[in-house]
Amino acid sequence: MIRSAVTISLVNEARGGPFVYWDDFAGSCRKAAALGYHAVEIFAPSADALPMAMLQPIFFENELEVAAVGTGAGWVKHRLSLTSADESVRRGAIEFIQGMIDFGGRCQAPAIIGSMQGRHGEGVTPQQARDWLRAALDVLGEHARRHNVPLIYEPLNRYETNLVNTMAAGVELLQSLQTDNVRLLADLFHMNIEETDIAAGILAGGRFIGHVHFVDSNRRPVGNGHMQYGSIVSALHDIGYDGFVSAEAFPWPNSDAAAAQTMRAYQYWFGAEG
Ligand code: LER
Ligand code: MN
Repeated sequence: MIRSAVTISLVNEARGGPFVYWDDFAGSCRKAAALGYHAVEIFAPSADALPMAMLQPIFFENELEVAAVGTGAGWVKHRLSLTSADESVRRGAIEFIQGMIDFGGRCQAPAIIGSMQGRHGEGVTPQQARDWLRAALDVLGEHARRHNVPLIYEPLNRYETNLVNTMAAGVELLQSLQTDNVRLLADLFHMNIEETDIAAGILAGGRFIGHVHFVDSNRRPVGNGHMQYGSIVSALHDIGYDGFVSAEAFPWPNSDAAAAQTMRAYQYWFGAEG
């Protein structure tokens, strides 16, 4: 069954970014549960920002799971990157992500590598960046395995990375790794920019797809842009996808309306199977 999730950001430096709920973690979880979400996706400033003793009662009371945890705070707060020319920055990026994998692992949730992948340029060749990225994914994928969760790698659009922009390129990267514990994140916003055909991109990702960011063409909640969901939903069924579709969208026109709109869209597209 494809399940629903909604993002909560606690990262001040990411303000203006595509996260539905902000700041109030317990209140956001209560609202998500009241709308019928199965899970939350957490964008936290650090691995120790949300102690488990505080989280567990919130998840228990609201019958919520954690769909995934983001690692992008390592970039927006500390300018860490897995492909920086500076070795200490690369090492810091790996340590930051390991901490987030451990945090997510305690909630049985995978960590996502998005903006932490960085880019080539400024003295780093495409080949060098790719080698550093592959080495990092091998280490981090195996680190995630200790928690029995995969590591999620997200191809981004060309304005955010020049490393991997499509599902097909993501599959090629994953097939070049030693670890088999990394999955792709199909973010419909990035795919709308980069794929020739979004449904075909999902088919190309196939069994490698482990998480979906469920959002419209303009990064507003599903239903507020020009994305055609029929073929996308069919493609997700065709590949046997049974993970989360997670609302990583702008809080447009506000958080509550964005969460409610995404839930209506989730029920329309996926509800009958639940
Ligand atoms: C994160 O999931 C994402 O989609 C990126 O655009 C953040 O930089
Ligand atoms: Mn995303």
